[in-house]
Amino acid sequence: MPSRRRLLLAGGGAVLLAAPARRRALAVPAVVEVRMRSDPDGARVGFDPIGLKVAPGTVVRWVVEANLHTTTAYHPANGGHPLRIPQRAEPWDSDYLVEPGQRFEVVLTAEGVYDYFCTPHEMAGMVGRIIVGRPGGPGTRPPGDELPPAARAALPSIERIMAEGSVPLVGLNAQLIEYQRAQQLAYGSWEDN
Ligand SMILES: [Cu+2]
Repeated sequence: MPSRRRLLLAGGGAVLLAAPARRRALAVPAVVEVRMRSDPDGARVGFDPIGLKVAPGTVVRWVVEANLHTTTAYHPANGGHPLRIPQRAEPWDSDYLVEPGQRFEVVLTAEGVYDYFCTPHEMAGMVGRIIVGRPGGPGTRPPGDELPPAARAALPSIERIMAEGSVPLVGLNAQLIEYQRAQQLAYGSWEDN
């Protein structure tokens, strides 16, 4: 059972064996949700909250509210984008999420700043920033020309995220309420690819 042995060793075997239920319960990872939002026209889109501070080991779950989106780490593996997540972190790319309620999760363990974007909406400034533990890594550098101007403008500052913990998306709420009232959650006519 090599996998079980590795697990025990990784966790410090004696501790895991000696303190079963309670310790396991405490180790259940926290989950935070980021909604992927859009107004009915697709003219205003965004991750909400756009800025988040989480503890190492947190599960981040993106959920589609309207329109179609991706959550994609700023990383050279993702279409040659600049590296703006910690060097030790694994890049992620959800691919297209197209149905309301569709979700994608990652577990973020390495401390530092994680910047990410939505593939079809990066030019429109649909980006987000998550700080795991303490800020560090390439995401702490001010973004330059390698990011579209709207993306640069949208990223909340590290200072604000550290101070507020969660930075909400602004500018969509009133339209979204109207949108949801009209029961138009399925959004199949995005044409700007
Ligand atoms: Cu999007």
